Amino acid sequence: MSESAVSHPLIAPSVVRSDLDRVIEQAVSHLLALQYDEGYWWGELESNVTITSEHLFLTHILGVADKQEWTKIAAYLRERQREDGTWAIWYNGNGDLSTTIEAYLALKMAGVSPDEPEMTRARAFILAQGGVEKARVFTKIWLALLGEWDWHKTPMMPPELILLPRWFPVNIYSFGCWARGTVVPMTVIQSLRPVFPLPRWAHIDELFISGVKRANRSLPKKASRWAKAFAFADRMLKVYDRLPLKPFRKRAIQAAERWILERQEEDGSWGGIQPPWVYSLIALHAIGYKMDHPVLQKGLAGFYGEKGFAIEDEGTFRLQSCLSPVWDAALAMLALEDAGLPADHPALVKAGEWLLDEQIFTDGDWQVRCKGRPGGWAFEFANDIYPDTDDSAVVMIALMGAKLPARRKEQAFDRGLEWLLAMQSRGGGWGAFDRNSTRTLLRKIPFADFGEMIDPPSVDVTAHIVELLGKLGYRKGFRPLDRALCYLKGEQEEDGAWFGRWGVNLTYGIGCVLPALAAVGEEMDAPYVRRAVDWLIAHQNEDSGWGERIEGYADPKWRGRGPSTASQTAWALLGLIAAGAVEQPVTRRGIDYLIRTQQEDGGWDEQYFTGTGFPMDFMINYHLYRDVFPLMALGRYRRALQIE
Ligand code: R04
Repeated sequence: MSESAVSHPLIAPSVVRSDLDRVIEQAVSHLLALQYDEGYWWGELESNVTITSEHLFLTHILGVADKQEWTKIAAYLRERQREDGTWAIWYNGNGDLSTTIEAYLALKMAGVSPDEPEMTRARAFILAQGGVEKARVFTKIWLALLGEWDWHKTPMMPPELILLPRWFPVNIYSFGCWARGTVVPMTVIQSLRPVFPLPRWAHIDELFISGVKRANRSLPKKASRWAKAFAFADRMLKVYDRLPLKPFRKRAIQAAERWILERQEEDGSWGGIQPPWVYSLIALHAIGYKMDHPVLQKGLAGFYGEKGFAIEDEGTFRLQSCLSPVWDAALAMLALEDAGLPADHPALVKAGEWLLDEQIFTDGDWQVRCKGRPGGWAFEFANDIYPDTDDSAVVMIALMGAKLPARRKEQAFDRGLEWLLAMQSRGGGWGAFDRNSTRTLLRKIPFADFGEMIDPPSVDVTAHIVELLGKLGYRKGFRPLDRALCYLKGEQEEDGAWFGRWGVNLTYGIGCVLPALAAVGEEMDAPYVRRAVDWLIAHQNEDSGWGERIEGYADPKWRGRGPSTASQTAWALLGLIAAGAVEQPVTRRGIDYLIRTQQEDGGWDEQYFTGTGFPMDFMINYHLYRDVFPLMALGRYRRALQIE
């Protein structure tokens, strides 16, 4: 093999075969060293400081504040604050008003003096942006809980919503599962309006531009017809809310309470994500549950410990919004398989066995919109009620490369595939957690300013499932696959790119779609495929990597442009390699970028966020992406060269 640099003159001069082998070997060792004893991989899921600030608020509300923890939270928040006094939603992003308000208040509650220069700078930014009055709805809700905002001046979501039958055009199951899990407890909180006041010295009157008394607390005025209709509905709901007799209120709150209790997961969380979790705890507390109640005990305990959401070190404490062990394990397996690890390698076998045990055979919320038997995988350690199609597809692709007991594997695939096929949406695509979650009207309700409210089909998720189908041997003529391909073609954008919903952004979309098309035997020189390849070629950076700023989601000026990162470079390469562009200079240079930027330890560095929770509103830095995707690209590149 060592002569191959000679026998493949085309890869010289920029990629030398021995360099490629060495870089892959180091990346493999690095990744193997990161595997947990139980078989999974688990990188930090970094998001923004609201998650940790809100944890401090939560412990105040529940009366379980811990002095040392708060000190460490304050240290973390100060570490994350930028020169200009602000906090952002992603690395190197603009200061964000709501995020900065929440961090400022958390610091103040933790005892940081408002006279300190960091606080002064944060305050100047907040006031320049219009102060608390301009914050997002969720920030105002937290402030209302803490006595710093008026409960009546938050958009109303009545608990009676839960009583609407499932056939009704809008009901709680019209929301994406994350919004549903948030909305249900929130309606309880909003109707009980509990306040857990702060000590005088922690009040934030200084964050109102013309004083607390003269604050403009009205909802933001939007011109659209829908916005006006919803503003009217909000006023009506508030009139109803003030009636002394609300015939359905008691029943609604009881139904919500039951709904919440039925959905606590094994690890104490709700939905495996922070927002539904904290609002469920607060709702139960507001109903009258005491801290010694087992549900609250378990709910609080879930944040801590070995598999908890909190990360605590010597001096700091921070919280993750979500945990990614299933996703990370599947991606790490794929990377190792692409690097050439044999199917019976102990690391792959162990990871495969762990993933087999994670398959979910119990009922979930998705059943409201989908008649099918369970059989999917979720993203987290515990989130059995909300398996997702994306994890399910990628897990199965990863399992294909591991030697596992044949019968067990076959059964897992039968049920996994059955579930995926049942979850296909009307238009041929797949949403992540639900089928046909396309009620776009819900994006317009005044409450909905924290991010996406629905879970419509997306290109990246659909592509992963198409790739799985292809690898299982399905080809055109298989009806679900034909519908999916039709969906993907229909989603291609004017300039040849595909939109990445759960990764930033067009590079992720294309990097998912092209390998999927190749897997089902699509003609890779078809014009529409070429257009995507041309897009990748046109968007390679000077340094021969690829990168996209998150701003590109909203601003055409940044579309497909930004500083190179390891994972985005890898996504572009996965697309190019799948399209057969293995020997083209564009690919060679991209591979060279990865070779050049590998770190001492065999991994890559990535400060920029390349993961998406909700485009622009909630962004993620998956700490394992920097290591797994480059290895996948390098491994597939090497294999493609060997085949030629
Ligand atoms: C990468 C694809 C796998 N899968 C997506 C899973 C992403 C896991 O990370 C998150 C998921 C989340 N959901 N909702 C939120 C969230 C955060 C994550 C969420 C965030 C803020 C608010 C409400 C909800 F980190 Br406010 C599903 C397809």
